[in-house]
Amino acid sequence: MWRTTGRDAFEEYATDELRAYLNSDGGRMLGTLTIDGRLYGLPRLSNAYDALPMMFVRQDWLDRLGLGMPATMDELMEVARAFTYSDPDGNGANDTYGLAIDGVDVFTGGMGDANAPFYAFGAYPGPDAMAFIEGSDGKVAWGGANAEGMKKALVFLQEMYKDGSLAKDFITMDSQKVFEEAGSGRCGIWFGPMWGAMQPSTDLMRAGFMDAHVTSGPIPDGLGQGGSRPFLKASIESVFMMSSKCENPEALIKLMNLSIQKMCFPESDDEYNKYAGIGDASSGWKCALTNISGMPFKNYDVFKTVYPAVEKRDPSGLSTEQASYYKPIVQYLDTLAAGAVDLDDGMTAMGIQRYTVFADPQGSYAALDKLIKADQFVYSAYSTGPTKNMAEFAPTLKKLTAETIVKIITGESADTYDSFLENWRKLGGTEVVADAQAWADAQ
Ligand SMILES: [Ca+2]
Repeated sequence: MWRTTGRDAFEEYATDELRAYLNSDGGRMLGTLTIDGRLYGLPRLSNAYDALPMMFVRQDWLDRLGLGMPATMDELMEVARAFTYSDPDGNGANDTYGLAIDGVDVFTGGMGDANAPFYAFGAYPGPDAMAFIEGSDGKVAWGGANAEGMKKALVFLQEMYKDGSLAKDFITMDSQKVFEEAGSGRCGIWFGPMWGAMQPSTDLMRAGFMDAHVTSGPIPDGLGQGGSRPFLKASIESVFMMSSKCENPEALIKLMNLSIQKMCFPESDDEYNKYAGIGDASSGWKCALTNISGMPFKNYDVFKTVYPAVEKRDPSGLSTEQASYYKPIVQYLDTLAAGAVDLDDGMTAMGIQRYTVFADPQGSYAALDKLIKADQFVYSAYSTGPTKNMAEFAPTLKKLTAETIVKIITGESADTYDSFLENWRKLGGTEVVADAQAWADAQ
C-alpha cells in the first residue's frame, strides 16, 4: 500500500517516536499487519492487560468469616456460599450473596463478564463470544468449542445458581446492574477488567460501608493446574489504512507523528496538559484524527512507578502524569489513617478508586503483574480486524451462545451444549473459523 506511489511513506516520514509507539508491544501488532514484508496499515494500539477479566472480592467479608482469597474454583464455591449463608456483613439479616454475573449481554469483556468461570476450566468463548485460540491439534479453533471445559464450567455455575450463591436474578442483570449490586453491598464476588473495584469502592463507602475493602485476584483455577490462564486478546484498537490511489499517503504518517509526539512524548508538562485537555490548559484539541490517548501500556507503567512511590511515600522521579496518580492516592491513605476520609472531596474519591488499581498490594494491577511476569495467558490466534463473515455472523453466534449458557445455568442439561455447538457451526461458525485459519496460515 505505502509503496504504490513509488516510495515508502512510512520509511520516509515516520519519526523515532512513532516507531517507539508501534513497537511498545514488542512489534507484535505491527507484525500482524505486515504481509510478505509489506506493511498494510498502522495500528492504534490498546493494552490487552487492561481488558483482562480479574476476580474482585469483598476482603472485609473474607476477614470477618475467617476465609482466604479463593485460589481454586472449589474455594470460590465455598466462599460464595459463605457470603450467601453466613452473614458476611454481620448485620444479622439475610441480605447478601456470592457471585454476580451479567446474564443479559453475558460475554461483554466488561463489568460482570461471564467469561471468567469458563476460562477457569480452560474454555474460551471470549469477548463477544468470538475468541480464536490454537486448538489441541494446532489448528485455529473457536475457544468455546472445548465442550468438555464448557460443560464443567456450566455444571459448576448450575450448582451455584441452584443454591443461591450465584445471584438468583442474574438473568436480568446487565453490566450496570452488576455495578449496583457490587456498590450496594449485596454481592461479594464479581469479575471484570482491572477497573472493576473502582466505582464499587466509592459507592460502598457512600452507602455507609466505610470499612469495605474490595481486593483483586486472578481467576481461580478450575483444573488443578496451579493457576488459570485467561484469554489475552490482541492489543489492537483499530487500523489506519490509505487507498493506494491517495496522492499524499505521508499525510497519515504526519498526523500520527504529531499525535504521538503530543500525547506520548510531550516536551513539557504544559504541552501534555494542553493536548490531553487537563485543567485550564485544555486546547480543545482531541488528539487529532488518529485519537491516540497515550502510550498503550501506560497503566502498567503507572503501576510500576506509582506503586513503589506510594509504598515509600516518595514521589521523586515521577512524571507529572504519574504524580497525578500518586497525589490523590496518598491523600486518601493519609485521611484513612486519620479516620477522616471525606467522600465529598473529589481528590480523595479519586484516590480511593485509583488505589484499587495501582497501589493496593491486593489490587488489580498487583495481581495482573504476577500474571504478566509468569506469562500466564492463552493468546489470541487471530490478531486483526473481523472479516466480512465475522462481521455478518458474530452477532447471531454471540446471541445463540449467550442464550444457551443462560438456559443451562438455570437448569437445562449441560449435555445440550453439544447440539448447540452443531448449530453454532451451521449458523456461520464454520465460516468464521475458516477465515481465522486462513489468516493464521498467511502469517
Ligand atoms: Ca447480612
